[in-house]
Amino acid sequence: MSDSTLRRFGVSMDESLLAQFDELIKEKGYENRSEAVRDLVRNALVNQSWEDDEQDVAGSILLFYDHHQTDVMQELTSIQHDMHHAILATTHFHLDHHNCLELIVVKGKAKELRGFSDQMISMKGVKYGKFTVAPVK
Ligand code: NI
Repeated sequence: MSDSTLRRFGVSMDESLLAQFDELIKEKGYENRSEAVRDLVRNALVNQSWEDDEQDVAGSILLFYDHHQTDVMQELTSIQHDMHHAILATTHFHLDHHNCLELIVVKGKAKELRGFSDQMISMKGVKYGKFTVAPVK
């Protein structure tokens, strides 16, 4: 927590939403609602701040896919070679006979990286993908 003054504010929420929120707080291990709300706000601010296309960001792209799916490996490799200037590291895990998990660490302009990750995540054969960023000043 920063050394700035704490300010209180009231939040109205319907009961069922609040019950779900309390359940989440318990699962995640937050000490109280305030700490959970602060974290949610911080996340929202990070997500919002890198919506600026020209912002420099660093982050990771996680991809989960079946390498037997036609052309998926070849297309992923081809896209990554086009983006070699933005890729800091790549790690590939062979999870089982079919499935691969790939972690790509990237750094560059928000707009370019978003396009890059969208291209891979939306690819046929990619079952799950997630792009996580931290703003870099
Ligand atoms: Ni593999």
